[in-house]
Amino acid sequence: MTVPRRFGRVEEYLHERVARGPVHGTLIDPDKSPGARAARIARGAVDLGSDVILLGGSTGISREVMAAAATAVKQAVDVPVVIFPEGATSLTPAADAVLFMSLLNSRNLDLVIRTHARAAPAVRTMGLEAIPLGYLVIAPGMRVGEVGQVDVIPRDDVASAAGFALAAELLGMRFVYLEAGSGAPAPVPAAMVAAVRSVLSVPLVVGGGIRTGPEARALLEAGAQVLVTGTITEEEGLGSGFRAILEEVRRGRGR
Ligand code: 1GP
Repeated sequence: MTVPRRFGRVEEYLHERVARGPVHGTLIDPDKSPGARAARIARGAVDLGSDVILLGGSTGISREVMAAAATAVKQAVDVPVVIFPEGATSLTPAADAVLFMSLLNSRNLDLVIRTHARAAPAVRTMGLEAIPLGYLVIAPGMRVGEVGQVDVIPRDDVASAAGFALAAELLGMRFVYLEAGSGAPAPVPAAMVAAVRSVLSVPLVVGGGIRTGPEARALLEAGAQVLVTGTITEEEGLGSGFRAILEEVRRGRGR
């Protein structure tokens, strides 16, 4: 009898990396950075120690644009290329995996489960690895808070965040993502990260508003295991802010 693999290839890779220390994901919006530009950002980010390239944005990205970016990025780097979806229309087998994420504090059931039910057959047909993830939007939430019709969790309501996160884990989700919103003026508070971390055994992903080395360090010290940044490379490229964040990630790995 063949024992099935516990996780898909990309998820296995992420768990292995998390076990070794902090992980960094570079989020690239293929609408702002199509094809070759996405590939250039990805190559530079991976050279600095980023572990995974996420492709997505909060406004409709067509399957063609997503496929072109995924293909270009895959040619440029040898880390996984994962779709960070905002709907089913941007799914493409050109990527390695998709964050199969439920927006747990949305008022819109489409974003909690209905869109997933509609997209699941296509995900299976495409052979796209689905990584189950509970996604929680924390104030201010920015655009994803609005378009996601989210009851944002207040920044001081750590008990609520911990409750949602633990519920996600108990429901079988294998990652939890605390999101302050892309371009947020400040990241998720470290105290909230620490409170969520203390109840979780699955990896904790934190993103939104991370722009400096000290911010990255505070989140990692609080227990974040995966940091995701997007805006900083869209706005400043691979400049000093991004380098400082990656330096903190590498420091956490002990190299
Ligand atoms: C957004 O968490 C990510 O979903 C990244 O946020 O663009 O603020 O880095 P930023």
